[in-house]
Amino acid sequence: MRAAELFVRCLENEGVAYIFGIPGEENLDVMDALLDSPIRFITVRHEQGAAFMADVYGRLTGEPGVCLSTLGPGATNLITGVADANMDHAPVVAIAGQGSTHRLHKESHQILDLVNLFEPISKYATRMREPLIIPEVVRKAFKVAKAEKPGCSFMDFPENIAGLHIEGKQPLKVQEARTPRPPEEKVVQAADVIANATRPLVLAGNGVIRSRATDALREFTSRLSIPVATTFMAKGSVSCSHPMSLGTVGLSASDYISCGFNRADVVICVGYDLVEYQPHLWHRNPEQKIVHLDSLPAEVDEHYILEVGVVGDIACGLRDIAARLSPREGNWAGNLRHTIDIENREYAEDNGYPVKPQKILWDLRKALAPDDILISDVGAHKMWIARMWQAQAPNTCIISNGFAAMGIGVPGALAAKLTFPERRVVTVTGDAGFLMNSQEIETALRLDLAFVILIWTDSKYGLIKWHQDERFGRDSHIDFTNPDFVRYAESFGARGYRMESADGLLPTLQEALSCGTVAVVDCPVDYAENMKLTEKLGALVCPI
Ligand SMILES: Cc1ncc(C[n+]2csc(CCOP(=O)(O)OP(=O)(O)O)c2C)c(N)n1
Repeated sequence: MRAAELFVRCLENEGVAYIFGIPGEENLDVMDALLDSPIRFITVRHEQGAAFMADVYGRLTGEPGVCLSTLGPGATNLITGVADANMDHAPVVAIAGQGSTHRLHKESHQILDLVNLFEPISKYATRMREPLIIPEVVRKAFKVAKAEKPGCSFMDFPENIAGLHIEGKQPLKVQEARTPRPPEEKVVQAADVIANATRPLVLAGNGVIRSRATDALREFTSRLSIPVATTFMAKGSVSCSHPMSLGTVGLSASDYISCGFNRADVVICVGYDLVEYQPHLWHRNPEQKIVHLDSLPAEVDEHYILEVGVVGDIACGLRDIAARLSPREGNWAGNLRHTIDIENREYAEDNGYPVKPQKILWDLRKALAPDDILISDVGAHKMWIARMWQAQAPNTCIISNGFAAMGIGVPGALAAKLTFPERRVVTVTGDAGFLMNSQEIETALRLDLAFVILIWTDSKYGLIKWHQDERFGRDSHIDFTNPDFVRYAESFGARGYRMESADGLLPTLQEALSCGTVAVVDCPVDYAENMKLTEKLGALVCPI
């Protein structure tokens, strides 16, 4: 068979269902071999969209999402989405075509050293130097991408190698490594520290969702009555309606939840990735003890010095520690939870226009079922979502917070709907982030996928304005104008809605969610609330 056919057989062997990408001249053999494969190739409109789709597919399923481009400019277009996946610890395998090995050593049309280019943004980057190594390279790429902490594997495939003939090789058996149970000695030490704590607090990170430890975390927190704050990317790891949930932490400014961290004597970090929320922002008192429970040893950080580190399977660790402790009742942070609950409801009936961020999120929550999926883009809207979105189940609110790349929203929603056709999907995006990858509306319509794109329109780079206002009291170079989003949506063949009042939002969202196609909702947002929030948080009085 051709090397390209062996390559595709190896991808099938890894359980690949979709490849997101754009064909090019240097991957003709792979594209042709895919015609005889059950793998579905999703032809997109920008390689960045393909990489974001693979990224969100990887986060939602735990299985590597696969994206493909040609060499040179196709591959450089993949970079932002690949870097996003790598820093957010989403498993992704990125494949690029490459020029023939006969011309890689010299200046030659579209040739770039892609392995070197992808090395800093992947866990494994390599070249398919000859057909014999295809089964090993593909197996290794998937194994490395999926292993904790997941990330990206990259391979380029020179065109002359893909066209060679190869006999006697087949895909390698897929073997999954299991994270071992944490050592008993560390479990005992952690249980001792928690038993002697008066105000313990859990900081749950995305590792809890990745390692499917959410049931174990809920049992842990319920049995021991320990309040839980989640990072942005761990939203839903404990339902917001759980009595011990304190919501989400991660704004660099002090928030209500910071009072919880300030008062806690022990913080139990579970599946916590430091990239999301730097320790110096919450660990201010050196007397406060840190218990680290994760699949890997802790990253080095001068503000993250451990009392005890429990390394191993997170669910086993939580259950083993809980089993050594007597059940407890009460909630030392009960007042804090109450304050946060009141704040969440404050603007439920607000009819101001443009619509307040809090009201938009309230109505969107009403319009969606607990299992439906919200994909956030990056901007001020992300901060509001992180702070206030009431996630009830894991993997129902996808936020990029490691690399935090604008433009993930539309391709991310497409990938979510493709993966879970029975669930409703909404992306909330800024007007700037929307136009970064709005071309994928065409891809979605071609695939007959239905989801809602809810644009918070302010004709500004809103988050940057927020920071400029905080720092300098004036803004700089953040204004732009928008196309008519309704007519823009309609020009693709999608539905378009423009909000003219706050009370029309809920019915419009309900209609958009049931219209059976892609719907773009242009919702003017009242970002005066951004600085009001800053001022409120600056004057915050701790409710505990
Ligand atoms: C690709 C990329 N470019 C730039 C940034 C820096 N950045 C973060 S948020 C933001 C503004 C986003 O504006 P918009 O999409 O309109 O959302 P808003 O903040 O108004 O809600 C910028 C420029 C980024 N995170 N990613």
